Amino acid sequence: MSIFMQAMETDTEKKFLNRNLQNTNGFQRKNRDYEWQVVWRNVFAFIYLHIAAFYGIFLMVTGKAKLWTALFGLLFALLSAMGVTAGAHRLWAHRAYKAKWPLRLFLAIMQTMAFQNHIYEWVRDHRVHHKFTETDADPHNAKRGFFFSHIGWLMVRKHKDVFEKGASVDMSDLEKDPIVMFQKKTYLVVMPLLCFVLPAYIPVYFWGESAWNSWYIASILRYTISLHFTWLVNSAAHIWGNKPYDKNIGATDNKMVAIFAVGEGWHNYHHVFPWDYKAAELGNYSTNISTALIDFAAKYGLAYDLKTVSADMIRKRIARTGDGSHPWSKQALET
Ligand code: ST9
Ligand code: ZN
Ligand code: ZN
Repeated sequence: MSIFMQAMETDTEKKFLNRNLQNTNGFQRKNRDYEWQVVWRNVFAFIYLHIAAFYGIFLMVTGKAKLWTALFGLLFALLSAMGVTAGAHRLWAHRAYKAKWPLRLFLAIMQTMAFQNHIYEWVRDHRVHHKFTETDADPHNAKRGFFFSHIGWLMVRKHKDVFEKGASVDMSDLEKDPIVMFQKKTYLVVMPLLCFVLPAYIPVYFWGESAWNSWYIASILRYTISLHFTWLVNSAAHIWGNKPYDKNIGATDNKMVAIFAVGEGWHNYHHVFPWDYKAAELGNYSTNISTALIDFAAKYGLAYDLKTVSADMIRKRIARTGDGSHPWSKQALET
């Protein structure tokens, strides 16, 4: 249950909804579930975020805030992004490498700073996205358009296929991870402190920024931009770009998204080889600082069993299903 909905829905309401789903026949369910049920609380929250983020930009460009506040916002965004990419995504959702507890703790704290739901919920949605990509069971099904896959999916109730088919996804590995389960239990208290209060407090305390400047820039603007950069992976990288590895799937390789989403825009590759800890074919740090962090942690033994894909396997896949945009395509076809 998401943080916004948790406050809204009682157990009784939930049971009533479940019973209704079980009692209705498939055809009726299908029709009913296509009706969008807007969650106004989330809509208003996103409207506030965007108005306040624009005000944060105004404060920055008019020189009313200190430069350090903006730089701190950037650093905070990068750190929290690591919690999402190296943590929730590559470690917990895909098990692309293993991590000792200090690294898992660090990544869980960073992921909490990012407020993209707790790790358990994030991973469940993401595993469901991979298993049922671009179907009604995909929480951010890109076939429902850019707006839905970008932000709209967080403003409506999920399609019933997400619950029904999503139930088949195994989450037992996360249930065995005490750090993940502790974060889940304490999320409603710790997340607001780490995502909003802490970044608003630091600039005030350390370089005398005003509390409002700090709030609008380091908390709200930083958070809103991070969300959009993340959402581009679900929207843009399922719409625009090349398909060097598999032309038959919706996911694309998109360099702009890779830069904005710190290495997660090589999405055609990632959907074909989701177990690769680089989430990309190349270990190029400039468009993939998440890989740099994992490699750095591996050097000190904190990350281990890093999984990747052999060049031969990639080459064969390019030749078999690629769209011809990979430099190896021609060569692979000739041999
Ligand atoms: C956010 C997430 O932004 C972004 C994810 C992006 C992923 C991108 C991946 C790409 C790689 C990473 C790139 C990173 C780049 C970083 C760069 C940064 C610079 N399976 O959800 P509920 C069941 S979050 C199975 O409430 P509703 C389950 O029983 C933004 N079952 O559904 C659940 O109960 P519980 C901030 C599932 O009522 C129950 O249904 N957060 C599944 O339809 C109810 O679940 C928000 O805005 C499933 N997949 O509500 C929160 N899902 O949990 C917004 C559900 O108790 N969310 N169930 O087990 C909400 O308010 C609601 O979820 C809702 C749907 C209104 C959207
Ligand atoms: Zn993934
Ligand atoms: Zn995807």
